[in-house]
Amino acid sequence: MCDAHLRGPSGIITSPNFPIQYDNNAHCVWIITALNPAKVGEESVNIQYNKEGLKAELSSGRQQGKWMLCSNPVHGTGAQVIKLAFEEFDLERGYDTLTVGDGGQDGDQKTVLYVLTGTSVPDLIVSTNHQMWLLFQTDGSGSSLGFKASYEEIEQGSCGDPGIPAYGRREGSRFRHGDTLKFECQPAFELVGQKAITCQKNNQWSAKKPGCVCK
Ligand SMILES: [Ca+2]
Repeated sequence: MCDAHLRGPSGIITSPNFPIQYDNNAHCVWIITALNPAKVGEESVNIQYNKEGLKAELSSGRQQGKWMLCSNPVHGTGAQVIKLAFEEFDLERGYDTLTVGDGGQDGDQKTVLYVLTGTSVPDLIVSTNHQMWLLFQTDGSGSSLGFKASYEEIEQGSCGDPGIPAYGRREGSRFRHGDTLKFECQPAFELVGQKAITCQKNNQWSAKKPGCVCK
């Protein structure tokens, strides 16, 4: 399970050996690609084609029709992005990390979304295009249980369903850009975190889903 190209629409990723301790000096890469990236893919192909078309147009004066036709690609419709939700997370803090990035170029610092370590279960992570990469790196000593996450394709423009806190309830059931969810807890429980979260344009919620703890 170390180094894999994964396809949608959904699946599970775990650290090696999970739920038994992972190895020292691990270096694992996963690249998740939406099952039906064609709609997104066509768009990027078109853009590439545009550049070539433009070059051709500039050099030969031809291809103008194609350039005009392709210069207005449809954005967003039907495009799928990758949502990653963690179920378990336990890495040696500061020494062993899971880096999550956008796109298919693993390790590319420009595309890093989060560098995760420690024991708190991270919030949902949503890519901004049809691919997401994960890089799991551990140092030479000290091991923990690792992580388990599920991934799923969701429609572009959505932050994904963050769930409902245990002993709580949620108002709102739309997860698209600009949508807000409100949370409250059952009597005898106290809300910890934000009462309201909004889906932002980068596909991430403005804050973690709150929790409900016994007063
Ligand atoms: Ca370690």
